[in-house]
Formats: sequence, C-alpha cells, structure tokens
Amino acid sequence: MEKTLVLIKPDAMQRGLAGEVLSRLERRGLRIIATKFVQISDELARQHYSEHEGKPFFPGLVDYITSSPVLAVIFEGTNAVSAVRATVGSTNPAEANAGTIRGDLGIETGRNLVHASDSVESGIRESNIFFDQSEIYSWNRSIDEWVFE
Ligand code: IDP
Ligand code: MG
Repeated sequence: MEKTLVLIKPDAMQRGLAGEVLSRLERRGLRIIATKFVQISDELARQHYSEHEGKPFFPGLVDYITSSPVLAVIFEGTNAVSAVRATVGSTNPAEANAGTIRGDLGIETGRNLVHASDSVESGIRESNIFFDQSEIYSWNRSIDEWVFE
C-alpha cells in the first residue's frame, strides 16, 4: 500500500490545529503507521525541500518550517498520496477548495498548515528522511476491511 508523509507545520501547531488536521486524514480511512514530534533543523529543512532550493520563497520556507516543532506522520492506504493531497487542498489556501484543510483553515501560501508528499516516490523518500525503519509500524486495524476493499 502507498505511504505518504504528512507534516503538521508550525502554524498549525501554534494554532492548536494538529488534532483537526490529523482527524480529517484519519477519518478519510488512512492508517497511521508512524508519528514523531520533531524540531526540524536547517539541514533537514534543506534536505526535505531540496527541490525548491534557489526559488525566491526558499529562505522564508526554511525559516517557517524550522520556527516550531512539527508533527510528522506517515499515513498508509490505497492511493494514500493522492487521497491526502486532495484532502489537504491546493498549495495556496486562498485558492484551495472549501472542504479541504487548507481551504477551510488557511489563507496564505506561506502559512498553509500542512505538508503532504506529492508522489509515491516522494512518499518513500520523505518517510525515510524523517523516520528510521524501526519507527514505522506494519499493523492492521479490525476496521481495515471496511475501508480497503
Ligand atoms: P505543496 O506543499 O502544496 O506541495 P510546493 O510547491 O511543493 O507546495 O511548495 C512547498 C511549500 O513551500 C508550500 O507548501 C509552501 O509552504 C511554500 N511555498 C511555495 N510557494 C510559495 C510562495 O510563493 N510563497 C511562500 N511560500 C511558498
Ligand atoms: Mg510539494
């Protein structure tokens, strides 16, 4: 099954929205297989966001993502990557659909509450940046047969 990395970003932590974000993704049916509360270092931020190095918003992005601890979570499920991206909403919250996390709870791109991997490969790469293999749990829920066909 697909794995996707979610970061509940500093603005969501500061605003007390971690539970709200987690709850929306959990209620989607996705299974949590790893969590960690982590203060992202400058180095980790640059590694995680390496694709954006050199862009005008990159320094601000590094400042933002390192400004408070974040909650890192790996979700697992069929189509987990696209399902989470759909629930998270467009990068710019002002343009995100109502009903999405960013569309309901955010207003600016630089304060968009949550990170979600953008592909299956990113899900694997980013999960491995934030977690050791021993911190990722393979488990089944009794409700799984009512979520996954
Ligand atoms: P994504 O988070 O929806 O995948 P990306 O384009 O990968 O969006 O950008 C990564 C993060 O960088 C965004 O979530 C946002 O926090 C920040 N970011 C992207 N573009 C801008 C911008 O134009 N201004 C400020 N921050 C930006
Ligand atoms: Mg991205």
